[in-house]
Amino acid sequence: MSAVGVLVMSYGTPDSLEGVEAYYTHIRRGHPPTREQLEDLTSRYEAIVGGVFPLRENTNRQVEALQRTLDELAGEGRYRCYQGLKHAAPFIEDGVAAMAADGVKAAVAIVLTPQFSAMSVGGYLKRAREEAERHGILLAEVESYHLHPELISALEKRVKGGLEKLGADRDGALVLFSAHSLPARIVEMNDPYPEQLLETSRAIAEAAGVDRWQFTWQSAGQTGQPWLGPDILDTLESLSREGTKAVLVAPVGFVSDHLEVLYDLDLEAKKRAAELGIHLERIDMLNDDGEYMNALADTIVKAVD
Ligand code: FEC
Repeated sequence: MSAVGVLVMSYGTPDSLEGVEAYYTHIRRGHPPTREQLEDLTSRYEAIVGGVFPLRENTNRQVEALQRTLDELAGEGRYRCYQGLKHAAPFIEDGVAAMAADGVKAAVAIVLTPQFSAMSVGGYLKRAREEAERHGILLAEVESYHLHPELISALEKRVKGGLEKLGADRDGALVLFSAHSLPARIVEMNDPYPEQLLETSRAIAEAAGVDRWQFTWQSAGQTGQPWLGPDILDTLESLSREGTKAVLVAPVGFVSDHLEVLYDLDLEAKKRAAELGIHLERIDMLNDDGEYMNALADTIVKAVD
């Protein structure tokens, strides 16, 4: 019997600074960025850890760790993981084609982000589904796992560890959960994304015994249309006006160290916080954390059953 394929999908990142233009063009659905937009994005990549692309290595490590976890859970050979990226090679379609070439007949698709939105996870799953149909692969789809107990437990530990980083400032500190903004029209579409993010945040706060917390958006695009707000930079200003002196950011819509965390939070938000007299720290990202891998593996096995 052939293995059950596991299509592990993630956002993708360029593999070099020369690759940023093609990557950005893909994100913009084939429309190349202007020179100004390209320079802006390139400079953000250059600003984080010297122009390397941590998301690529982190996704590789996550997929390897998930394979090991599935082997331990279900026995070697039962599941075989394939990587499929949204905006870089190996693309989602490449991952499905690799499964087909290996003779995989049944597979599960899962995305390395816990909450569902038709505009994010929905897009990954649609591409996976269409390619699987082309190859005659039966595909089970995981839409979300945002309340999985092991995910919440892993994040609870990170919030507790993050509060320690605030040292003497932790008394009276506020935990600021965050996620990537999306165009505000998703609200009219009754999209579950905002509610699922609040559910994840609430569950972590309860588990960690945190009373003072809020949710905010980050990393909104510049498209001329309204995006979900408030943005973290505005939230920091409101908090400063209310007298908050210490903030722990917990980006619960992301699972890896990458540009939106290392630039938007660690450089941009931290700078704004410092200007406002706020001590800002961030929780460690999950990356290939054991409990996160267990949450993924358990979700995958249940999707197959
Ligand atoms: O480290 C890296 O190289 C990649 C970091 C990265 C992650 C990520 C995750 C999400 N995005 C989501 C939504 C959008 C929408 C647009 C959009 C645009 C960008 C651009 C870059 C970028 N995103 Fe991203 N996102 C990452 C990086 N994202 C770079 C382009 C320049 C910019 O706007 O800064 C707007 C697209 C459009 O114009 O139509 C919408 C969502 C997530 C979280 C879920 C997931 O991981 O898939 C939602 C990581």
